[in-house]
Amino acid sequence: MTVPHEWVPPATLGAEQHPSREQVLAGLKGTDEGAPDLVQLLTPEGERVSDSRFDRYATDLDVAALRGLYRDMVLVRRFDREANALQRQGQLGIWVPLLGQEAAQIGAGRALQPQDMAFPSYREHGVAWTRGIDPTELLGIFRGTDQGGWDPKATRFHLYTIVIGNQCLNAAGYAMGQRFEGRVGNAVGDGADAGSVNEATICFFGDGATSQGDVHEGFVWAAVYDAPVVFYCQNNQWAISEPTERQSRVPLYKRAGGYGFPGVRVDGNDVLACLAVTRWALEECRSGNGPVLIEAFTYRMDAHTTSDDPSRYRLADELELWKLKDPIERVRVNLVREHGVGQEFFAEVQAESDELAARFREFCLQMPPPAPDRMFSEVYAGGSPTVDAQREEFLAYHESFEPEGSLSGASGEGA
Ligand SMILES: Cc1ncc(C[n+]2csc(CCOP(=O)(O)OP(=O)(O)O)c2C)c(N)n1
Ligand SMILES: [Mg+2]
Repeated sequence: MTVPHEWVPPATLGAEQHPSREQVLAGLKGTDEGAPDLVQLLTPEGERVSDSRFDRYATDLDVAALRGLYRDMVLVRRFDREANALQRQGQLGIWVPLLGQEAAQIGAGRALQPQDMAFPSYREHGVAWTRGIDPTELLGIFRGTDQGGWDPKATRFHLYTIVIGNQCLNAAGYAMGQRFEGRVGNAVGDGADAGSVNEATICFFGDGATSQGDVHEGFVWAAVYDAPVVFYCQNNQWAISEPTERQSRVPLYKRAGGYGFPGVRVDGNDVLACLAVTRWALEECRSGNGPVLIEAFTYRMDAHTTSDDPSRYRLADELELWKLKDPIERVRVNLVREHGVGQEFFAEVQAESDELAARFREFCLQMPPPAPDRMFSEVYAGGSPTVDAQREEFLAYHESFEPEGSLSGASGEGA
């Protein structure tokens, strides 16, 4: 058999183009303290360090602001743990823990202005908190009583998106709209402060989502339309049981270069750095320089959801290592060592978190089950003959049962 064209092997590529497995892994996880590509303002030991590029986005973060960020993180962790426990007790169908990602979410959320729009995935309970959504409003989806209990327009926080990466398309489209309608980069001339008037969008997604076509398409559209959207990837290093090295050969923040917009990697367990970098990114978007990609490098400290068992696919020593980088602990240490904050403050926050947990729990336990036909009522805004017929059939089926208790005289006896 003849070979039509002689195959010529490509010229040997340099190590940059053909990295070894070790080099790929080092790049994906090159986040040890002091790594050149990791933005950090607070070390795991609680020491405030300087970053020549991003310090100016944190100059107003005094001790009062730091206390606020600490309080935010403690409270969201507390209701996250309470929800996890409620699922274990059968009160929620499922819960998606945020444990370990408090700094990544509170930092980004507190960088937003009221007029900005946020598109979450399903783990963004901390961002919801910063948009003024009461934690009890998150419970409906996880108890199966509604599809999201908050008003996305009023809160500027879209409903949770379970379809991985889909919100990147929604966010790119929304940000394109902001641009078409002139709500970006045009309000400075008349004396208005661009930061308080111009709009930006932020989109939250995970490391695993970056393998989805929707994310790629969102990046392409946002890039070519200079859409004011911050793509905020919380790289918690796992997509259920798939580690990042099974998803990428390059660090995720570097992917932005291929689309023609900047990408920055920030220590996702450092709330100050996440806040400063997100402020910068939003400012870029507001002034017409979007989009921007942020990779917040963090770690999923708990299971993917309450239906998952991470001991099946990852080693406990990884978890132990990340406990030392805890996002809340480093702020506590900084408050004590560098600002002399006393025990009283921490006791107050603890008491407040206990109250929140109790209120959250009480609310969950008294949530009434929805009417059986609830699942049909919000499919179409204006109804649909097919869905209406299905609803009637379903209700008739329900009504065919005897009322509870009347079927068996033995009910409650013996067994
Ligand atoms: C389009 C689609 N494919 C698959 C799934 C199933 N799924 C749910 S979560 C998940 C992993 C997502 O990982 P990542 O993007 O890293 O986010 P994380 O859960 O770690 O926050 C997958 C594959 C889904 N929900 N949607
Ligand atoms: Mg992940």
